Amino acid sequence: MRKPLIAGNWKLHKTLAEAQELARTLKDKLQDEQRCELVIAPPFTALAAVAEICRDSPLQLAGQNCYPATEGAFTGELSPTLLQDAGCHYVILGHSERRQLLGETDTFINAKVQAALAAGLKVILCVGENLAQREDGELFDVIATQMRLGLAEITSAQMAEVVIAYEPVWAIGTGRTASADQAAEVHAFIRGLLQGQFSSEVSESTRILYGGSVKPDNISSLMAEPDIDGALVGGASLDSASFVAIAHYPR
Ligand code: G2H
Repeated sequence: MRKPLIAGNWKLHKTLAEAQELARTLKDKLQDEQRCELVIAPPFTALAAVAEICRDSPLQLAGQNCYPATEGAFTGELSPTLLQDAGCHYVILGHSERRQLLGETDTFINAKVQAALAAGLKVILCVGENLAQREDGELFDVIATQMRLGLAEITSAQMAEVVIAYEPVWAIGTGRTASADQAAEVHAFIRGLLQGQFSSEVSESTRILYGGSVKPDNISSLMAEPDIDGALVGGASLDSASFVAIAHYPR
């Protein structure tokens, strides 16, 4: 059985005080949540303070990125070890905003995946096509390449610490959600890739999240799909009421 995972990606939002306030509210409202695993990814500046608030709560922390080295002359970067030191259990890697805005390649993302897993961090690896790729019929090739290169050199045993997030770029922050059918088609395709790249066991046990304008009013239809195991939530995770409503989605 795959335990659903609801993750909030706060992106470049929230001052330290705002992050602490949101974390306190989420802790209060989600203290008894057991059905879903809950993860929040505040900006780096708030990680340690939010970790302190989330201690002894179901809320786990994720970094929004990391650099594939333990330490060294890498100005402006953070290692998986420093994320752990700040209280993180997870790191989000390969987000389309970093692929697009910062030119991150699958090879670089793979180096980060390897470094994070080696350090003991769990990974949420994002994959997804843009609108032109979908319209040109390249959807499945794009996803297959991102999966193959992003998970190169990763073992079946390490896959126990990896979550995949399918995030169609055209649905991110646009208010335009993939329909449950559209998402389910790609999730089933990703599960097939996991079987080919690893094994049936890995395919069956790996959680595949959907991300892209997830809101309280669309989470239930997405979660009704058997291959959708949770959500990576951006905009709607910045408001405590909407993130709580998503975490408490009606079946
Ligand atoms: C996709 C998602 C969270 P949003 O980036 O990663 O953001 O829910 O705002 O589309």
